[in-house]
Amino acid sequence: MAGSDRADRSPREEALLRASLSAIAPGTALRDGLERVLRANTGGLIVLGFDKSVESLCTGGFVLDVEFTATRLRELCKLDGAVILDKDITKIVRAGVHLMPDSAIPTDETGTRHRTAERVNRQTGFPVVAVSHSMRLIAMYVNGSRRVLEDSTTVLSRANQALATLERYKLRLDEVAGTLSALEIEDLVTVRDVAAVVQRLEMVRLIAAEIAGYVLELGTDGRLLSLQLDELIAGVEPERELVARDYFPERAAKRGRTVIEVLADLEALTHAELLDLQTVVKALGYSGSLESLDSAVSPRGYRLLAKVPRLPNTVIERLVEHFGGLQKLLAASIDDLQTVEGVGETRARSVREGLSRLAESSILE
Ligand code: 3AT
Ligand code: 3AT
Ligand code: MN
Repeated sequence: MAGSDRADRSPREEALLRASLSAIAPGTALRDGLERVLRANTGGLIVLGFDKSVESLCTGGFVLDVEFTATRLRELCKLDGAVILDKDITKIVRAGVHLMPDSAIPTDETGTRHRTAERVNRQTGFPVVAVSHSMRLIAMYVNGSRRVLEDSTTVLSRANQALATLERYKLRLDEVAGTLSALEIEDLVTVRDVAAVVQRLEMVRLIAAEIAGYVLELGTDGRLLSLQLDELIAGVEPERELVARDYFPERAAKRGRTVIEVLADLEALTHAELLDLQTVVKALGYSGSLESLDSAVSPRGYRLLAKVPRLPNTVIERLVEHFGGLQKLLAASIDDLQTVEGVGETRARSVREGLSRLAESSILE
């Protein structure tokens, strides 16, 4: 699945896969052309890119250099041989080409068309599409591996299952985040409560990344899915940064670690690793041995201040720096707040009221 095998690909491979999936997604001229080839039942072999390395594998065929259209692709696939496109899929460069990739390149395929597709992809790095005549399917070879294109109904049903999971994860996240707010107001937070929120945030991101993959694969058929995804994960990205900044351990900062590194470490955790709170705590920058899950911690106040309406980031920054923690902020009077640069009486009042409202609304059950 898209979410679980991500770690195996380099960022460059990941980017190429994403670009290729969207180039071939429903709604594109290329996909339209491939569907036509499939229906025409001629089969096809299409190289998605042309340079010296591709040219050196070409023998025979015709040099065309014409604008790419779906119908032209379909007609040219009637010829024996391969069709070569430029990498932006705006032109058909050659057709009826016999490709001769290095026969020493390993391939697991059996038919000549598919063996050629896999080898040409491995040798040139360009994605290669094989439309199978005998199996009636479209396969794309990218980064040396094969991906069979599925119809949108199949992808959508898988995507909708993932979306239902995301909805459940998001509900759970909202629950633990609400509990954290209440504990923060009462100064009763333990490392475990923070880790629970972080764990849920990252789980939401993992499943959201999987759905983002489906959105890409679905092209124009994924518009509604994309809207639903955006709505569900709104605020998740800033929230994880706010939590990390609230609880970033002073000691870790002294060792030269940064919040950005914490976020990157969290992002690298697999689903299985996320299930272990101890692993999450380590990634947060707490040395697992010193702080047990039940030790008390206090937030700096970034996350709750971000909930106060119309408060600019620079002012949040100064408030946290000046007061040093949420408890002091909660105890600060309007006069105290006004001693901070950029905080006039109106702003001080709105901070005071904002925090009081948060305190009232997050009473523990
Ligand atoms: P398919 O989608 O392949 O059924 P097509 O519109 O792509 O049809 P083809 O180029 O495959 O058409 O041609 C199929 C045959 O139709 C070839 C020829 O016997 C006949 N045909 C096409 N155009 C004409 C024409 N103008 N006059 C006589 N026969 C024609
Ligand atoms: P199907 O699943 O049957 O479509 P296949 O891998 O079994 O594919 P075939 O041996 O049946 O492949 O060959 C079908 C066509 O593939 C024949 C030719 O048009 C094209 N083809 C095969 N090898 C090459 C090549 N090296 N260069 C260009 N075209 C090729
Ligand atoms: Mn065959």
